[in-house]
Amino acid sequence: MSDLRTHDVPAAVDPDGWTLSVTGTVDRSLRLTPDDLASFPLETAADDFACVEGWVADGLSWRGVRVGTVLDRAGLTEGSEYALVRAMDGDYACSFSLDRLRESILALELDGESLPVEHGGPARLVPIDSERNCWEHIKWVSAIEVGETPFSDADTAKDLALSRIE
Ligand SMILES: Nc1nc2c(c(=O)[nH]1)N[C@H]1C(S)=C(S)[C@@H](COP(=O)(O)O)O[C@H]1N2
Ligand SMILES: [Mo]
Repeated sequence: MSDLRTHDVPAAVDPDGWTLSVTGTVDRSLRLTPDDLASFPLETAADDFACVEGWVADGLSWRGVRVGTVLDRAGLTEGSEYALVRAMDGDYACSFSLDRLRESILALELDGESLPVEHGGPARLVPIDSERNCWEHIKWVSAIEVGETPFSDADTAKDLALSRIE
């Protein structure tokens, strides 16, 4: 198994009955089950993971769905430029430009196994571009809200992650 850190799973995380909703400035809102997501084309991304707290997990292999494929299923309306990715643990959320988010993987597997709940299962956002930050690896992704302007007010992930550094 990987050397990702194991943190407590927040009480609000309930993977049973999990769905992913895609809403906002899209042609059709989606509500996807795990089986729906697994029916998209899957791809594998190998990556090292580095947390700003100062630890690294080398050589992880993520497998999942390219977020752009999911967004295309919903149909982006003209002017859509940003999205807020929400998680099951309360206010944890991160705003992305759609250019970055489209290239990210919504990982369903880690190192050949179903993604364990302690590492964000059923689905974890895995940005793979050179600007990626640890707090953008959203565990327990439950919703993607698309819009025309950045979701600055709801973007809590960076502050929450930095507040954990001692
Ligand atoms: N939903 C959610 N995702 C999250 C976090 C969080 O608190 N909530 N913490 C982030 C940070 S700062 C890190 S370093 C990684 C840790 O991943 P791990 O628990 O699998 O080691 O999860 C990221 N994703
Ligand atoms: Mo982190």
